[in-house]
Amino acid sequence: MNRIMVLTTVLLLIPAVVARSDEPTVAEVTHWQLQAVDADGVGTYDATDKVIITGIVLNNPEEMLNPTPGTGFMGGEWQIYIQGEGGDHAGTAVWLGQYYSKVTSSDDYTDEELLGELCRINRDPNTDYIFAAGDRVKVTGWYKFYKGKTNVNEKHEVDPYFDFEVELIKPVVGIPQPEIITLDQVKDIDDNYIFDASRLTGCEYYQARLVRIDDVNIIDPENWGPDNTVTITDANGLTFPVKLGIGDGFTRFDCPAGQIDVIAIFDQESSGYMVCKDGYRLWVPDYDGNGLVLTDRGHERGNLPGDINTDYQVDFLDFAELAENWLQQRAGLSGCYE
Ligand SMILES: [Ca+2]
Ligand SMILES: [Ca+2]
Ligand SMILES: [Ca+2]
Repeated sequence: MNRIMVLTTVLLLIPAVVARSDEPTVAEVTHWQLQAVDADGVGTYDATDKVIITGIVLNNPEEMLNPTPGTGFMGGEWQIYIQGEGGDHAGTAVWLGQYYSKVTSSDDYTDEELLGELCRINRDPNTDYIFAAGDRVKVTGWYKFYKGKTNVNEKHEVDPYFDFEVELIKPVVGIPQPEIITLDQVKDIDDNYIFDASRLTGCEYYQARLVRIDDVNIIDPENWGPDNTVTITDANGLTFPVKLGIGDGFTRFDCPAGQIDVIAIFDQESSGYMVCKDGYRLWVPDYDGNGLVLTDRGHERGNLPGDINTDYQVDFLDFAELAENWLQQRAGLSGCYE
């Protein structure tokens, strides 16, 4: 081999070596492992660059955050919660946004690029099945700690190197039975959040999981509306914030009055970045107007095609609603792969 050939060979080898050392480390972890926190409530998991998690999807993303390109501070956004199964008593949020430059030096997704990403992550790459709440999935991706939770996301980078993947393990296994809790399990007698870094009690134990709180009242119905927050209180006067999603039930139906039950995803978004022991809330993606339980049962009565407002009759009100929303499309679900 002459000197030029040797040099050429060496130069050709360099990119291969760089690519190999650049390969992110990845491991399958439980939600419990991924959500570990220190005494300040700050995430401590850092064993690998990427993680693989499995569990049940708790929400339809467009009922929680608006995926429409160009909306909101972060542009179009997408988020699902995945609850661990069996002994894996934890859960993880998976998030994607459009305007990463708002929080990092990364570029933003164009509207077109965002739609491509939403179409990709809404579907199982192997079957093209569109994910919904109640599916068992596997997520492979990078992660980043934010205000109390370690989220799987793209680390706020548009480079496809930071993509996460959602894959179907089993469709329609069903939404998990919510764990029934009382407010005194998550609030102390002075109505402060109970924070336990061991995560065996208090708010951390229920984070990113489906819970049910029975026999509470909404004390501020004037705050009812999509993306708003209302407050519930129990017979002992303990309170808890309930973040309402953007499901259309919060516009269609009145705030339920009197004593109700609430089924919600137990969430945290702490007030600080480095001490994350507050900011817990219950997140209800949608409401079906049943009057007794703040949830969307997902089993609509009536079976009348065209009854858009689900009042069991097809009339001008349905037509008016149809006209008002004529030609709307849901980003990431409509118009993919055309
Ligand atoms: Ca936390
Ligand atoms: Ca991406
Ligand atoms: Ca109707």
